[in-house]
Amino acid sequence: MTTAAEVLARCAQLDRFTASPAFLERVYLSPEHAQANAAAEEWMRLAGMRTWVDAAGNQYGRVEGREPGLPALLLGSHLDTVPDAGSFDGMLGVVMAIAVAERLRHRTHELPFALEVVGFSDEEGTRFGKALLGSCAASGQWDPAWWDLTDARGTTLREAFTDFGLDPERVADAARRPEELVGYLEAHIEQGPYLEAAGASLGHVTTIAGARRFELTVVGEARHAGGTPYERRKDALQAAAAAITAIERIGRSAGVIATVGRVEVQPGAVNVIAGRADFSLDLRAEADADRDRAWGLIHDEIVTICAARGTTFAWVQTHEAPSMPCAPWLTEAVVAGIRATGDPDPIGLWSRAGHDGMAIGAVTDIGMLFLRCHDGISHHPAESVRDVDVAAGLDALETAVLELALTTAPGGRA
Ligand code: HGY
Ligand code: MN
Ligand code: MN
Repeated sequence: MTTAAEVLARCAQLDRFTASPAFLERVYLSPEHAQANAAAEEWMRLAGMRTWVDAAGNQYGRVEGREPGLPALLLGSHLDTVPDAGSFDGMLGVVMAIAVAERLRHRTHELPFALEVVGFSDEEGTRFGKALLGSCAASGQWDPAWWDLTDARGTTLREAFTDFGLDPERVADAARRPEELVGYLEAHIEQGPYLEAAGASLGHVTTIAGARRFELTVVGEARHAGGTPYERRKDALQAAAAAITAIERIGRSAGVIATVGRVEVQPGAVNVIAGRADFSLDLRAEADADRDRAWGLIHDEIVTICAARGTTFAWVQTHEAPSMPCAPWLTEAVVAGIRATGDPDPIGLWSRAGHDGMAIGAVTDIGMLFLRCHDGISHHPAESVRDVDVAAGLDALETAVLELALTTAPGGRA
């Protein structure tokens, strides 16, 4: 039976597949992505699964249920990472899903559904700016406009596809039809402090927060830092700084989560007033209406700041994903799984982090199991999860699958 220790060891093995030995980074359609797919495929095959990589680079494994060709209960998460990542955001969910398939390999012939595991290929969206590319392909939501997205080196998504050995003209082949799937279950670290604060090992997710991402640009006039009086300045960095402070103030008061993670200033010289500032905005909330209202307030405040400073303001939305509720029938199975680990009153919480369920939820119902992570740290190498929580998570996920087997008619929902 695959143990928590083996799961954690496999996550550590995946750390080897990185763009830099100095820190973990594995982006979409990179050589490291192919290596991580190959490692996951090997573990899927050891679990008795048939394996394939789909037309968008997602890694799949499948084992049949009580008869061949049944719709599948899909377990999984993502194998890509942010720069300087931790070892568990995404990878833990994929490795746990394979471990549960391994645990059930002598019982899958009893299941009223096939069991599939997926390692989605681009949940973070850090290479091309648009997140959920792998799960958008899997849910038939690929937008041809994305082909011209470029990475930091100017490589287009289309070029990266062909370099990876994929055919851009076949990306639609990755789309799963609703009738092929029973539902999607993902185990993931919470990436927040709430389970740890409650002393809980596991929790179930009620809703995944909707997200919008923007590139904001303020343009002023680059001028001599010494000779230009304050009253004649159009300082792009000062305007951006006022905007960034306003973004957090508005986010806090509106009860939404607003983050500026990147700022780039031109020309970026110590003795030159900034002529241009480009900065990111990540905006998310439990309810899309709250998020969108906050964007309106932020936009108007930046317009006012720029008018007062004589700078111009431009913005582009680079990503939008609506909030995605977890289906009650899948959540009931997750709750039953958590209860089976000895927690009589499982905690439900909304996910502040985004997940592939936001995309795959377009073609099948979703459910999520959260595991406590230390101090809520994530998107950072100090990200950590305890083996006792992984052990509980494995038991809960396995129980949830068996619960669903009891309540699901062959070929679909009960
Ligand atoms: O940004 C997120 O919330 C996710 O980790 N991609
Ligand atoms: Mn992440
Ligand atoms: Mn993640």
